[in-house]
Amino acid sequence: GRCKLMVVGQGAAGKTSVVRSLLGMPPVAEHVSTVGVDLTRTDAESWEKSKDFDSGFERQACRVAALHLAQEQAAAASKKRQSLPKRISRRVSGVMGRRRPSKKPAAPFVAEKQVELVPEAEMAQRFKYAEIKDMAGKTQSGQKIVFTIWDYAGQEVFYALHHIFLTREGGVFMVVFDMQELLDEQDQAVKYLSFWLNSIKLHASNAPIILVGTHYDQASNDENVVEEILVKNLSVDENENIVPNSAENLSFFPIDNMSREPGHASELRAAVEFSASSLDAVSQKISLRWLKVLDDLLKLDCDYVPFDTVQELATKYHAGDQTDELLSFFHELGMLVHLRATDTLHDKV
Ligand SMILES: Nc1nc2c(ncn2[C@@H]2O[C@H](COP(=O)(O)OP(=O)(O)OP(=O)(O)O)[C@@H](O)[C@H]2O)c(=O)[nH]1
Ligand SMILES: [Mg+2]
Repeated sequence: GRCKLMVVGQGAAGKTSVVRSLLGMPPVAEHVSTVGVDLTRTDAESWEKSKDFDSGFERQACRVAALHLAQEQAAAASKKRQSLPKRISRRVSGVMGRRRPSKKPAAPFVAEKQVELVPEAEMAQRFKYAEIKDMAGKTQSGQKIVFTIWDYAGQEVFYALHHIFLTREGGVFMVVFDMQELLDEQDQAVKYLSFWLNSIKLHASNAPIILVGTHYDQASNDENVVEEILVKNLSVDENENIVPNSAENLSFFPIDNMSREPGHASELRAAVEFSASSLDAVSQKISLRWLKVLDDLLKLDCDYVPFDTVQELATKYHAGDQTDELLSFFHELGMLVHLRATDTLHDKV
């Protein structure tokens, strides 16, 4: 599963420091204002900053491919298989030929597409269907959720950045405030929090929200006063999207970002993981439907089927509005071929 973690809040509230705490990085005492947004990739298993900002799928794909490669080499298969590029190009020209029986040669187009298809085809060769299924189960089960952390600048720029909320990937919001600031400048701090909570409600009404109170080192005895302010002014206790801190019976997670204790962010990490996996359950349902469609398609045992057949199957599994999406997903995996350069191609799967 993949998840966006959006970190927002007032300037200098400690957003970047919270991200550092989550990632187990040492605290930074001086304030370096974030410009625009900082992106970091991590996962719920290691909570380490990924060095290579690649897509989670690519990493999985490479791993599975490497395993297969090793297996194949060990087996030292003597049977020479027909090369996939050839098979694919034949399949493409078959599709073209059937649809356009004229002598009009499809050769230049096929050649062009063939080049594009080779890496995917090679990948398909390495993948086994069961493994894809297994892989989907693993990544979607919450065992390993990959996060892209969006650490935003705290300044007014945000007012123009509402589109950040509109995310098709599941997103979890972290609304960060400075506990000490909330106590000292209550009106101002409440105004900021209210702005963020309302914006999230408006644009991502179902997204989980984790409230984080920084500077716990300076306000270590005041968590109940802070809680009272939040309840009284923002009705946080009635907001179903706010992830409760059940262990401490609070609506927010206090944190001391200056702490060098290794486990000081563990409760916050658990809250992020928990909210991400609840989102993940939703995406899992979707992908199971897609797998059903693929199952049925493969059972048909045809070289190709018209697009409408896939559409019917998708509708049967209540994914009729996702037909194009699921086709391009499985095409990318190399499970089937679906080109969409022309209407004719689009009609054949
Ligand atoms: N004592 C203490 N200082 C903190 C804590 N969290 C953050 N700070 C300090 O507060 C200042 C601002 O922290 P940042 O994490 O950079 O704040 P930010 O919200 O990312 O700021 P912008 O990117 O400018 O919006 C820095 O000097 C941090 O060292 C905390 O829990 N305790
Ligand atoms: Mg910052």
